[in-house]
Amino acid sequence: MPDRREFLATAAALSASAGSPAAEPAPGLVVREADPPNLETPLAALASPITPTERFFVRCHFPLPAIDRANWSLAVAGAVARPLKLGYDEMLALPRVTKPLTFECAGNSRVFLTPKVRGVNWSQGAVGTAEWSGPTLADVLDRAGVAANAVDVVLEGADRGVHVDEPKSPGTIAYARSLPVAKARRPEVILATHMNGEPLTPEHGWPLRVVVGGWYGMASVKWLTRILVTTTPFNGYWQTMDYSYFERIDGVPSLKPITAMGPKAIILEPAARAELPRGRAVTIRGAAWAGEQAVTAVEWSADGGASWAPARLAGPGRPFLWSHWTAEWTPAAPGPTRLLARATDDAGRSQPPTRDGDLRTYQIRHPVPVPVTVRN
Ligand SMILES: Nc1nc2c(c(=O)[nH]1)N[C@H]1C(S)=C(S)[C@@H](COP(=O)(O)O)O[C@H]1N2
Ligand SMILES: [Mo]
Repeated sequence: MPDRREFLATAAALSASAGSPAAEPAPGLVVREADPPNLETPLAALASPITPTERFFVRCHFPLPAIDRANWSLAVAGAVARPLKLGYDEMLALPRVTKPLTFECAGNSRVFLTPKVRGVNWSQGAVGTAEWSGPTLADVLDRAGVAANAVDVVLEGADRGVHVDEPKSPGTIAYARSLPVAKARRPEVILATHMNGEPLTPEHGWPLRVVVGGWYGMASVKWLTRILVTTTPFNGYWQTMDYSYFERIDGVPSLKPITAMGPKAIILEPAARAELPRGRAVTIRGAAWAGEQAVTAVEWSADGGASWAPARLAGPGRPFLWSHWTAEWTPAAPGPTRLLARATDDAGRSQPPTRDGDLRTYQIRHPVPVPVTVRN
């Protein structure tokens, strides 16, 4: 049965994201932090297959870097046969691919963790899908000639700063994240110059960003300036001290960097605290994604998880891309209840019913209940 305090806390958190977006400086987005900008997409804007750029969530660790077109370049260095330096026009001249790719911030849904934790307290809107275009990372790596003994591909952005809270950074550092060589070579990893048909905006990483299909957002490095190929594993700040989780080896916790997204469904409609007339059919709408896997099923519950029924997917699930889904519900019993949804993927994975503490404050995938009231 719903616990009253949890019910109220969930309702407040959900309506915060459904609420009116701030007028300035980010019309259409919910300001979680103004400086640096950390802006969330309102749930209503997640109902379309492609998220409009001006409503795509923004996650920044440091102030936006000042970059000008003439001085920007991308260096490809480290364990490569031919180190490269590519200007913006050279990036635009390379063969290009365009793909819709979904990514979610690894901290999305953090506001639902109890007790409260530090970090941007996102509701459910730190997720989006855009059409990304540019050369593949594989193409640029091939031009440079990756050494046979290469291990990781470090992606470094132009934004930098000091992490003053514990664990402190070793002085000023640039945002950086790595991919294992095998993932870096995959066709779903794009060096994007364009988002939804237009050059990237400053907040989304102009002039060049990585988009790592299937992985949580932290891998999709913005304002890319350097690709460094290493022959030893890269253990940078944002994959050890931050954006990491504990995986148990025979019960012993071992820290691992966060990588691919797991299956997750969110409910977009009805909104939290909605009052629904008894006996009249309502459509429950939502989105679901599963990282490198395809969503094969979404189930929903209108009784707080006691019973589940299959929802209808808008189309066949695909890797790297979210699916939208609907379900028809005719509420029969008056009173408060909780709507839940959960996704399953083609690897047979589903969502954990409760929060797993080994995941620290990331990868929040337990179904979040949407409290509604049925009126007589
Ligand atoms: N250079 C740089 N890249 C970055 C970040 C950053 O702070 N600096 N944030 C990362 C995180 S945590 C996420 S979730 C995504 C967000 O991308 P968006 O702002 O385009 O939505 O960018 C990633 N790439
Ligand atoms: Mo993120």
